[in-house]
Amino acid sequence: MKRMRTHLSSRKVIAVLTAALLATGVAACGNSDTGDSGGKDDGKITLGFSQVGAESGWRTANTTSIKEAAAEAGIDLKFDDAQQKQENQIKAIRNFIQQKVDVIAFSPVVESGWDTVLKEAKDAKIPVILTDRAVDSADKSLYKTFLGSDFVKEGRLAGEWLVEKEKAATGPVNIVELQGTTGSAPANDRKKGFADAISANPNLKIIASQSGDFTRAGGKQVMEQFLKANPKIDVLFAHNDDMGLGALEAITAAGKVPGKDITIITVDAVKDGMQALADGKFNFIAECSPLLGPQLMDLVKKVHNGEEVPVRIETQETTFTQEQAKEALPNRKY
Ligand code: GYE
Repeated sequence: MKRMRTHLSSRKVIAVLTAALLATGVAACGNSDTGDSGGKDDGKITLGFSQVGAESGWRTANTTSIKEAAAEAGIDLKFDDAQQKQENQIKAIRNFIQQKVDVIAFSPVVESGWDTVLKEAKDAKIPVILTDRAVDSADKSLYKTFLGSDFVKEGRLAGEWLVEKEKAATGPVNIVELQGTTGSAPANDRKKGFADAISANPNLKIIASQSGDFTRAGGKQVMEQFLKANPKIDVLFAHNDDMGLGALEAITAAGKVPGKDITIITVDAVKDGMQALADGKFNFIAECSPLLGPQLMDLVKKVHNGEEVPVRIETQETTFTQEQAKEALPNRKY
C-alpha cells in the first residue's frame, strides 16, 4: 500500500512537472502557439518582432503600440527585447527564422552589420520589415519596407528653431549635444540635420558632443561632465527627451536654471518631455511618433499576402514650443 501511494504521488509530481514545463515552453515562445509551426495551425499570421530595448519613454510607448495593435489585428506576436544589444537582436532574428514565423519586423539598434542575418531571413523566404530605425545595407532586397520617422528632418527642425531664436546674437552661442546610441540611425541623422541647420549662423557652435545612449542616466552623467568642462554653455541639444530630462538634474545641481540659463531642445515629445516644456524647463521639442503599431500590422498583413508595399513609409510629425505644449498636453496619449 505504502509503495502504491508513493508511486501515485510521484505520478502526480510528474504530471505537475510536465504541465509546468509545457507552460514554460509556451511562455518562452512568447505567445499562444507551440513555437515550431510558426502558428500556422491556428490560421493566424505569426510576427516575430525584435525590439531595441526599454531605454526611453518613446520606446515604452512604441512597445505598447505594437503589442496592442497586434492583438487588435489578430496577429500572433513573438516579442523579444534586445536590451540595446545588436548581438541579442541577431540571436532573436535567428530564432524567429528557426521557428518559421511568417514575417519578421525589427527596430535595428545600430545601422550597420545586418547583411548576414537578413540574407538568412531572405533565404528562408521570410519577409522583413524595418520599423522605426533604418539599416545601411546596400542590398535593398533584404527587406520589404521601412516604416519610421525622418530623423534628419527632426534634427533640422530643432536647428532651424535655434537659428531663428538666436538670429540677433552678436557673439558665440555655445551648444552642447547629447547624442543617442552610437551608430544608431536617429543619432547619426539627428546630428546631421541639426549641424546642417545651424551652419546658417556661424555664431552657433557645438563645443561638446557625446553619447548619452538615449537614457536619463546617460543624459545626466554626460551633462555633468559637460558642465564641469565648460564654464559657458548656452544651449543643450539632446537627441531625445529622456536624456534632456536626465540633464535637467545635472543643470539644476550646478546651480543653473534650465530653460533660462541654458536653452534646451530635444526630440520625441513624450509626456514627461512635454511636461518639462510646458513647465518652461525645455524650450523646444521636435516630435517623433512612437505609435507605429497599427501601420506595422497593416504592412505585416500585406507583405504576408504578397502585396506590393512602398519601400519607405514616413511617419507624420510636428514640433512644439512651450505654449503649444501647454495646449497639447491634456490630450497627449504617450
Ligand atoms: O527618439 C529615442 C529612443 O529610435 C526614434 O529611440 C527612436 C529613438 C527615440 O530611444 O527616445
